[in-house]
Amino acid sequence: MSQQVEQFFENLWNDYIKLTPSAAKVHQVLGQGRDIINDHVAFRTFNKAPVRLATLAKHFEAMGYKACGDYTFEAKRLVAKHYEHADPQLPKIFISELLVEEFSPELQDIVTQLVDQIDPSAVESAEFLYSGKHWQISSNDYERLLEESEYAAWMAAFGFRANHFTVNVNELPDYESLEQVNQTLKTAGFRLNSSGGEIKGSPDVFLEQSSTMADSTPVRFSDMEKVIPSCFYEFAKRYEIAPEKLYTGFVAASADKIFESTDAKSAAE
Ligand code: OOG
Ligand code: NI
Repeated sequence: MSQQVEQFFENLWNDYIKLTPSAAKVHQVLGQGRDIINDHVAFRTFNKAPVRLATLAKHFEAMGYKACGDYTFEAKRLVAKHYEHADPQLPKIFISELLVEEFSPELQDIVTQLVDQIDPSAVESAEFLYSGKHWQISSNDYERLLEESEYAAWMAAFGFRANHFTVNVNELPDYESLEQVNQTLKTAGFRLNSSGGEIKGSPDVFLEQSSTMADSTPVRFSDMEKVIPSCFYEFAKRYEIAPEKLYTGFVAASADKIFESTDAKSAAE
């Protein structure tokens, strides 16, 4: 792995743990001081120039990543792609984008105003992927987005950064099953996303996933500060599709539920 790529992931992680202090605690609880290997990192965006999925993905392609799977989420009006690298040390990348034109004119107007505030040249640097939000937004507009799309509201509040990292459970010493990982996390006080059950997927689809509910963090809107759900940590256990060959894709039905880990309503308690 080049030093540049290593630095990129280090910066991405440092930005993520600032908003997600529980991620560092997850490492402590599951890794007991040893390194944790990540299965993937996920990003979100809007399908509007200059921040379309395909544009953001160019930074990963420049690092040697290749496009692998395509996913559609009809109810949430999202599409996604995943990218893999030949270096097994590097996490897979999952990028989704909101199909903005499928929402109300009001949502489209708010999102257009946000995206118009981005300096297009900023997108050309890989640092853009952990640069946060490039706009001002009022708490009213945030609430308005939340009514139609939790994803749009999350993007408006947090912008461009890792939405989550994912522990590679296959590489976790001391754990045989995702169930055991979940139990340890719950005992340590973490709240898991239970939408569709704590474990999404099964050995039949070659992938099991679980996730924490997002941490809460204060966000400054143009008119006031609000405490809202930020980012979460995910856990993935992969199964063999052939001898010695683990499944490397994602499962749309499971991913659909993982998206809800930043849901404000369930995070409110
Ligand atoms: C992505 C949700 C899907 C997975 O691993 O299936 C996902 C998101 O919440 O942005 O990460
Ligand atoms: Ni994920």
